[in-house]
Amino acid sequence: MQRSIHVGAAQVGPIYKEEPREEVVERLIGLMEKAARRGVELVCYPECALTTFFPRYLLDSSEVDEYFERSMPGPSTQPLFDRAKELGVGFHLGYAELNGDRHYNTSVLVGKDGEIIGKYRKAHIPGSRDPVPGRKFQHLERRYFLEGNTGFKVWPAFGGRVGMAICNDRRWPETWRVLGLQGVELVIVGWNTPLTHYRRAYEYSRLAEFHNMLSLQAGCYQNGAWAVGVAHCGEEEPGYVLMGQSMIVSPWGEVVSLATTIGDELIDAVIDLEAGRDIKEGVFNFELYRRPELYKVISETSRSKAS
Ligand code: CDT
Repeated sequence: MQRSIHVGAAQVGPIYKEEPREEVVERLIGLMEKAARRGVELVCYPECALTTFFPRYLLDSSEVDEYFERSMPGPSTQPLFDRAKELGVGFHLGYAELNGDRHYNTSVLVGKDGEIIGKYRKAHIPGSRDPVPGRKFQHLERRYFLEGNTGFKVWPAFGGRVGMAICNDRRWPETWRVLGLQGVELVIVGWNTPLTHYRRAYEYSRLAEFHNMLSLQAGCYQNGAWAVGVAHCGEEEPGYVLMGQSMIVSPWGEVVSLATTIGDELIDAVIDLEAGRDIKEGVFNFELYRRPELYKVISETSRSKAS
């Protein structure tokens, strides 16, 4: 018996530095309305979907909190929650969260009734705390965000088992396996991936899209799960380009829908949450085949034994 759900990835194009939050939320609502017209039940927005991707700047400490949400929903995001409820669609939203004096890179999963089902705080925070000399655009996530403290959870939602990850998390097999071990059926992951993030960008940037696909396709296949991967992308200022390539991936590791632009774009698919069963009961039958006694080093150490 099928357990189908119609999902959408609402890719968000460039958000310019001065763009008011309210205008961004209007764009998000526009994508949601388009999704609802197509019959989408769960709309997924990317990481930090409400502002320009500010970790490229060395901000004055007085400016930082302007990029963060003190509550969710808050004054500028309430219209998104209200419209979702009217339309009867659920959504996933990534945003910069200010909790007291603690800053996190966060996402929430919201039900069709407009209520928050779950919250996730990004575990793997990339980049640096201090500016790297000579870089035109920085990647200062470690300056602006604390490492997330929620862990990787899976929620019963939308008729299945749904988990969240954020951007850099998708590159780590641990993310997928920890979700996989909880029987995840759908992983939602949003990203902001500058195309200049490699240390030797002149040599490796050509592989950025390949690594994006590789990470999602392997994560899905090895855990028998669907993924909705969604980008905040495009040229946010001259020379600063974030990767697009939003996609929906099946538990067999196949890309079933792929964005073709680096602007606001909706892709969608009807997915059967039962489709991962053959993988979960077959080649990756964890109970039968896993050898956790041989994997202890994974949780006991963070660095390579060789280093
Ligand atoms: N947002 C985010 O995590 N971006 C990273 C860029 C590379 S690290 C400098 C990513 O993994 O896509």
